[in-house]
Amino acid sequence: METTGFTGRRTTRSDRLPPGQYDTGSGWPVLAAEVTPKPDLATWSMTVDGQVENPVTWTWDEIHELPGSTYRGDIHCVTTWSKFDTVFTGVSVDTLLEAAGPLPGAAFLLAHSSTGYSTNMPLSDVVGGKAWVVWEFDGRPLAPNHGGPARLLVPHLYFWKSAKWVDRLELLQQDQPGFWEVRGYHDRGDPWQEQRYR
Ligand SMILES: Nc1nc2c(c(=O)[nH]1)N[C@H]1C(S)=C(S)[C@@H](COP(=O)(O)O)O[C@H]1N2
Ligand SMILES: [Mo]
Repeated sequence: METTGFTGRRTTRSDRLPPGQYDTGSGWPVLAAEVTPKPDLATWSMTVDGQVENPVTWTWDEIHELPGSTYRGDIHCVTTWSKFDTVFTGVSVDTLLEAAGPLPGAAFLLAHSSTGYSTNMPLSDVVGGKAWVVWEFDGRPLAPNHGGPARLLVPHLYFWKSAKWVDRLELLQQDQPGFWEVRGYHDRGDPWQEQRYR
């Protein structure tokens, strides 16, 4: 299945720029609180657990056997850069959640990175074709400094929600703030509402 970000496409480039953002063009700034970890596909894994019927862990090979999904569209960082027309490929978070079976009480997601980074969001922000775990950018393996082997992609929220080096999606009954959220970033982070800081 292929999912595109074109459905809500605005007519001009400036209409696609959320308030307070600028177009970074072909550039792509690198931002991280941690040192880039060395990729190791042999030990890489992705887990969905917490409030689920059946916690699941995929190896690198196993996750590639799932139906793939592509996002085409824009991304927006809270530090005010936006990047238009990105193409990321991986798997829809819907596919991962389906395999684990969220329990009725599951209402929030805490995404964890292998480095200790984390970020939280309502489960409603990652279901219905709005979020991905991605390992390709523009048809090439995602670079380690941009989160490779794989990162979360939640493009309708500020980019700090898109955890690089993601290895675990933990479903929770109650909201639990992540790395930047405990340091004053907004709990939800909608760029169109300029939800930058709390
Ligand atoms: N593990 C991890 N993921 C992270 C971050 C981080 O510091 N660590 N920073 C976030 C922020 S604030 C942004 S803007 C984007 C930056 O992604 P990029 O370096 O690919 O542009 O990653 C997000 N994901
Ligand atoms: Mo950011």
